[in-house]
Amino acid sequence: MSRLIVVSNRVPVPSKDGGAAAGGLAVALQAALQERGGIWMGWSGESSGEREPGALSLQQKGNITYALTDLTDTDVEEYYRGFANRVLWPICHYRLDLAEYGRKEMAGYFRVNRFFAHRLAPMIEPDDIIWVHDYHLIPLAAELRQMGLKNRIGFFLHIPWPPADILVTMPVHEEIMRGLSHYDLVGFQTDYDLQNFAGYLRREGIGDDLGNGLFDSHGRTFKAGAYPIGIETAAFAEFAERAADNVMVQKTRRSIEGRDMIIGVDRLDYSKGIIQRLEAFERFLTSNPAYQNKVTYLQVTPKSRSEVPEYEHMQKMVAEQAGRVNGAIGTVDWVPIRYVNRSISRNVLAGLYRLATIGLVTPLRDGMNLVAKEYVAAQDPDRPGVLVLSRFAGAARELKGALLVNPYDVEGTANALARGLAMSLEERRDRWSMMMEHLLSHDVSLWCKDFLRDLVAVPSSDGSGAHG
Ligand code: ADQ
Repeated sequence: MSRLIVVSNRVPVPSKDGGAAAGGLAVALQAALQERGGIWMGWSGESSGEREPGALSLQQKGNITYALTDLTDTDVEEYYRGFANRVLWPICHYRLDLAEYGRKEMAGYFRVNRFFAHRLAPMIEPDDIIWVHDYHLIPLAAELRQMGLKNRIGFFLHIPWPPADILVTMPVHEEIMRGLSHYDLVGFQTDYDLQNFAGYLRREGIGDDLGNGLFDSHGRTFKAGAYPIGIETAAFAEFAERAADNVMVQKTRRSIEGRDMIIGVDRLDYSKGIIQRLEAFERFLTSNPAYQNKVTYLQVTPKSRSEVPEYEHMQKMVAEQAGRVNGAIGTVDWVPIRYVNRSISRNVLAGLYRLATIGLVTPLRDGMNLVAKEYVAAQDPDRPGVLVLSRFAGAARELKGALLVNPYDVEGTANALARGLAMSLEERRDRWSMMMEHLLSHDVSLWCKDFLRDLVAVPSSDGSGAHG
C-alpha cells in the first residue's frame, strides 16, 4: 500500500499527554495515515519574523511524521490573512462585498504555495499518494508538477464552491481554476458545488465534461466529484451518552431546570449567520410570549481570525445584540441568551448538545457544517431533540429530518423554533432516526476511504499507473 501524504494549512499534532479529543476529520485522517504510514505537513501557526523559516520541524508519532514549517510575518499577512481569508473565504461564501483584492496578497498566496511545494517535494517518494486540503493550498499541485512530480494528487475543498458569476469577480480566477486542473481528483462537499465547478468550465470554454466525473481542462484529464464529509458518528454518540456524568454538563442541566434549551455552536464567523439567528430568537420570544422565561438559548462561539477586521467587527456586533435582547426581554431570574466566547472540549460539547431541545444551525452559507451532524449524533434516542437547519448548509442535502429554514427569513426561522419546541415525541423520533441512520452509514472514516479509493483509481493524466 502506498504511503499517504496529507497537506493542510494547519496540522492537528496530538499533544504529549494525548490532549483533548481531536475533531472527526483529524481522527479519520490520522487513522488513514497510521494504516498506510505517511506525513502530515502544514504551517506551524508560528512566525519566523522577517527571516526565511528554518528547516521543517519533524515529529514522529507511530507511523505518522508531522512536518511543520513556520512562515514569515509577510507570508502570514499576505497568504493567510490576506488572500486566503479576505479573498477566497468571502468569495466562496458568496460575500463579494467583503472580498479585498490586492496584488501583494495574491502574489503572496502563490509564493507561499511554491514554498510549501519546495519544502514538501524532497520528502516525497514516487508512489506516495498526496492529499491536499482546502482553499489555502489550491496551487500546490501545480507547483509540485512544475518540479516534475507525477504522483497521484487529490484535493478536497471544505468550503462551498460558488457559481461562475461570483467566481469571475476574483481577478485571479483563471489561475485558481488552472491550479485545480493539476490534481487527479478534486472533491467538493456537495453536488451543487460540483455543478458550479463544471458550470464555470463550460461557460468560460476552458474544459470539457467527459462524463463519469471526468473533466478535461488545461491539457489534463482529472476527476471531480462530491464527497460529503461526515463525523465520527458512533464515537460521538458515545461521548454524549457518557457526558451525563460530566460536572460541567450537570451544572448546565441544573441551571436550565424547568426550561427548554436551544443551542448554537459556531466559530465566530460572518458565514455562520449568528446575527440573523439572534434576531430570529428574539422574534420568536416576542411573537410567542408564553415561551418567555421558558426557553434559554446557549450560543457557544470561540473567537476566530480576530486579526481580520471583519471578524473583530462581528465580535462586537454579536455581543451587543445578545446584550440588547437580554436587557429588553430578560427578567431578574432569566437570561434569554447565554453567550459564551470559548472553546469547549468535545465531551462536554456532546453533553450540551444532548441537553438541548433544539439545535439551531443557520449559516448563511456553509460547505457542510459538522455541528448539525454532531447535534443529531448526540441525541438521546428515546427523547431526541429537533434540528433547525439552514437550507444553505451542505448538510441540508443529507439531513432530511431537519426543519429547514432560510436564515435570511427571520420570521420563518422564528416559526421553526416554535414548531420544533411544540413537536410531538413521535415526530421527533421519526425525524431523528432517519438522520441518525444516514450519519451512521456515512461517517467520516467512510468519507476518507471513498476519497482515497477514487484518487487511486482515477486514470492518470501524467502516465503514472494506478496503485493502492
Ligand atoms: P468550520 O467552518 O469550522 O469548518 P463546522 O463544519 O461547523 O465549521 O466545524 C466546526 C467544528 O468546530 C465542529 O466540529 C464543532 O464541534 C467545533 N466547534 C465549534 N465551536 C466550538 C466550541 N465552542 N468548542 C469546541 N468545538 C467547537 C469547515 C467548513 C465547514 C465544513 C468543515 C469540515 O466551513 O462547512 O463542514 O470545514 O469539512
